[in-house]
Amino acid sequence: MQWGTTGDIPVQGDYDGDGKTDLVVVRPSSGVWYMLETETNYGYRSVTGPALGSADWPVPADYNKDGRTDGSRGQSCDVAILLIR
Ligand SMILES: [Ca+2]
Ligand SMILES: [Ca+2]
Repeated sequence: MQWGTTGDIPVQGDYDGDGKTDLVVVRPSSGVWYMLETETNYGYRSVTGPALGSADWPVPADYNKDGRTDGSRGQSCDVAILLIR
């Protein structure tokens, strides 16, 4: 399954913490993360973080070890720490 548009970066991970990989893409120009989460049977959600510059790349990981991939739950600060500079 694939979604998003040209230029979107796939950033798959388990954002809702249910053990299944969620479908997530980030649109660098707007900083919006488009998320389809398994916990809600691929319910749609979007989270707006900081826009990504040309040198930025999202690296999804569980940074705070709570079992959920960060960049989720509307925590824009979590999105921010995903950016590599
Ligand atoms: Ca999940
Ligand atoms: Ca986490």
